[in-house]
Amino acid sequence: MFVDYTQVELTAGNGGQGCVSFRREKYIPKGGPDGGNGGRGGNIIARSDTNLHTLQDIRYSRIYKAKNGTAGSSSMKTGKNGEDVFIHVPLGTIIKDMDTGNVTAELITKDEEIIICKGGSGGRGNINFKSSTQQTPRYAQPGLAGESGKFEFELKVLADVGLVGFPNAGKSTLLSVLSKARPKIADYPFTTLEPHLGIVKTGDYRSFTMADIPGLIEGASEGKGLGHQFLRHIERNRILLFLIDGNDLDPKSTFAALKDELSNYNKSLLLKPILLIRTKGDTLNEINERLWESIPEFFMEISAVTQTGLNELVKEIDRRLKTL
Ligand SMILES: Nc1nc2c(ncn2[C@@H]2O[C@H](COP(=O)(O)OP(=O)(O)OP(=O)(O)O)[C@@H](O)[C@H]2O)c(=O)[nH]1
Ligand SMILES: [Mg+2]
Repeated sequence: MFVDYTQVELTAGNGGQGCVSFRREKYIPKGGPDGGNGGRGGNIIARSDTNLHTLQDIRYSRIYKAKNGTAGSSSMKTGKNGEDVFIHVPLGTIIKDMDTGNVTAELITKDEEIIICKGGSGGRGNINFKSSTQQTPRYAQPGLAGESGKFEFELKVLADVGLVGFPNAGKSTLLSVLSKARPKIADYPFTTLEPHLGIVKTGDYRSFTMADIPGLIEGASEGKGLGHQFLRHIERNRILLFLIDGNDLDPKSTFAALKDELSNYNKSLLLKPILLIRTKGDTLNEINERLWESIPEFFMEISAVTQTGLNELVKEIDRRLKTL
């Protein structure tokens, strides 16, 4: 299952209590203070993991709790720190504090670790409170409470290029011929139910990533069909490839409808570079070129089946990515 949103409750560990204690040795009946500090509470840490591609391991409204630090003890012994709890997340995960709405963390590089809730520090033992006027301090600090809160985890797939189109436009087919990704392909709408990522090699050891997302339909931004759940993934793409079936009788309206869907969701999506591609070139005999020429973003026709135009398309994407 592809999960790209979840809410969790996180509680870091409390610090351990500082200790009140006095040295007692054979010939020193009234020794000085020797109470140690409490240990630190465990942190809750998010860690990016390139083997993960969804948030499904972090179940909805799950509670994560780190252990408390233990109390300090006599002979100046510091308490044990509570163990840190690691939450493994895929690259592209954004973590928000639900009370404030603030972004707490965004994990976009490999093996990144960010403390989401800090464990409370341990209280100081009475050994720290000895002074010239107070030789026998009978107090120590309590440990501090660990941070806690409700957080939402949202995954926005990181890909250079996003494929945008209505169902059946040929998005998954294109990704499958350009990369090793194997999304399901079929002759019916909404074949693709979750985003797929592929790596497209451009030669010279260069490559870019391409994301295939489920098809949009008009009204996707208001929650129709499947597409709206996935519009968030487009936010992170650097270039958008719009795919329209060459058999479409009114590509101009189709293109406008796709753009509407995107801008209804987030206006700034249309500020990204857009390449409009006509798909399924091998099935077309007569095309009303005038319809296409009146769309300035129209770039070229391809056929995934006969592999026509693919090299040129990849080169153009590579060229544009270099300039961004
Ligand atoms: N003849 C021909 N058929 C194609 C081409 N590209 C895709 N198709 C066919 O079009 C149909 C839909 O292709 P998909 O790649 O599944 O379309 P999609 O855009 O991913 O569709 P959804 O996942 O439903 O949004 C399949 O039957 C493909 O075989 C092409 O270049 N030529
Ligand atoms: Mg598909």
